[in-house]
Amino acid sequence: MPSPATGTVRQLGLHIDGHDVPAASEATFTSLDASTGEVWARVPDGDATDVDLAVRAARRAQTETWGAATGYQRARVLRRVARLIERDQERLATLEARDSGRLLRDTRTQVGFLADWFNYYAGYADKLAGRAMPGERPDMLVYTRNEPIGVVGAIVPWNAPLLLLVWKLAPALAAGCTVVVKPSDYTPVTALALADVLEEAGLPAGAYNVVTGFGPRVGQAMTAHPGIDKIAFTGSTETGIAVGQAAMQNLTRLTLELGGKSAQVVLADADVDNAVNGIINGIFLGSGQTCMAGSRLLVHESLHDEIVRRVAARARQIRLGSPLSEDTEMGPLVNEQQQKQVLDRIAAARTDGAEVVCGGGVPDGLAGLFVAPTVLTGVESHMPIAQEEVFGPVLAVTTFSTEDEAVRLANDSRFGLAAAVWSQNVHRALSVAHRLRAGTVWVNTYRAFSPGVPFGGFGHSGMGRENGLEGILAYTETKSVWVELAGRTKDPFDLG
Ligand code: TXE
Repeated sequence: MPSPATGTVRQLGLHIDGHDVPAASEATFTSLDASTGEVWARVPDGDATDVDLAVRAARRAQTETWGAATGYQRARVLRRVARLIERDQERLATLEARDSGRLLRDTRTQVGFLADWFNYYAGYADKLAGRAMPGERPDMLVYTRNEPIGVVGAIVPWNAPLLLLVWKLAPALAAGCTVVVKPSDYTPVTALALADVLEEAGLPAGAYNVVTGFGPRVGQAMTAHPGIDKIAFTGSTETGIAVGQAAMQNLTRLTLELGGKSAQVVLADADVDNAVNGIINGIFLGSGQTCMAGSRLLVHESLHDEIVRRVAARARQIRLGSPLSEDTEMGPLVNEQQQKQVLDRIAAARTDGAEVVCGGGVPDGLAGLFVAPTVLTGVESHMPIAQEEVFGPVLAVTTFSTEDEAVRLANDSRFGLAAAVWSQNVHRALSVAHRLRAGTVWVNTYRAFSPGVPFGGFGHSGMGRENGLEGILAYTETKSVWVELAGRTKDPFDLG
């Protein structure tokens, strides 16, 4: 929770068991305002001791308060959370924009979504009913219960900090779990700010805890902690694999939402106006720093020149600027390391033979960590620019001549998070959509998502699904209960 600002730098505490506390070691680190590069918050640099305190608090709340509440009681609190988020939308959106560098207008929309997620999962809290089984044995009543998995460790990245946290938090709380959160060290502020809202809504102390700090200390302490029953992780594929390996030591349950290299497949009969806007939205929104970025454009050879010309023309006009300005369409990248990584990948693609149609470097006349919206043509599927997640505003364009070739190219990836098909022929569009190996396929649109629709990846894009019914079941264990009804005493060696 942000305590009153000291000068312009906010001094924040960890949030454990309803209190804002310093790290046990008293160490701190700073968070930068993404648009000015200035230090704007100082937060505790937590370690395994803090994680342990948070897990113990979460366990108490899980067994004694939140986990013991009925689904109806939990639903009421979650609906109040949604209302308070709506009340605090501007405050939370501004904190998120400053900490992450995302556009204020994006973060406003995203904070609006948070309320939708809490309302949606409030609806499940009192309806997680299990089911009764009709059996061959009339003398037995059999039913299942969806019991809370227990204490959840949520590890989240910097690119959409609150939204990706709430994709975990809302279903976990609805299911009766309690949560320990580790936000990214680049964006630690808003997970702490949310604690106020949750507790004002009536969430008991210990149900929501936040330990700020770095991956190798706080993150690893969480994945290795035997008191955490489930890790819900969003981040890079490489870290996700390390998280998974560590979690397996305790058979800790796991969902992983990882990277992507999503293909936008433009068939020869696509509506070009619609496709161009969808391609722009897919790759340049959020400066390309979204897991679902449509970073590969696979376009039919007959439309290649027209689509590339129009995408590049619009890309050159994208208004770059401060995330806090209402006019800005694309903001800076999150940090210097990210900017360097994106520029290095563009340089490597050029060496490999890709051609820069627009962008390709740092734009002139702007202070801040920008990369110009970039379109690269002549990309072949084997090149790293077509295979590796760039996480920046870089579109890699490849042509195809047949639908089979389009499907083969789209599926030629270790990732499988999302894809889009652009075609005015519904039969063709759906036939291609069904052949794509991706957890989400959009037809004639991009980036649609909702609390009710499962989201997650095939292959190296992850494991399990967030959102929808799948999203809440992932925070439960299924228990089957057999009740003998006949009241007879059975022969111990009779299996029937
Ligand atoms: O991600 P990490 P980082 C990609 C993107 C970016 C790169 C690195 O390309 O440039 O990953 O970003 C915590 N055990 N994506 O370093 O490492 C970490 O502190 C447990 C794509 O931010 O995946 C943070 O809270 N936790 C991706 C979270 O894991 C650990 C979104 C994610 O960090 C840990 C983010 C460990 N050993 C980055 N090490 C997407 N596709 O959405 C780190 N963490």
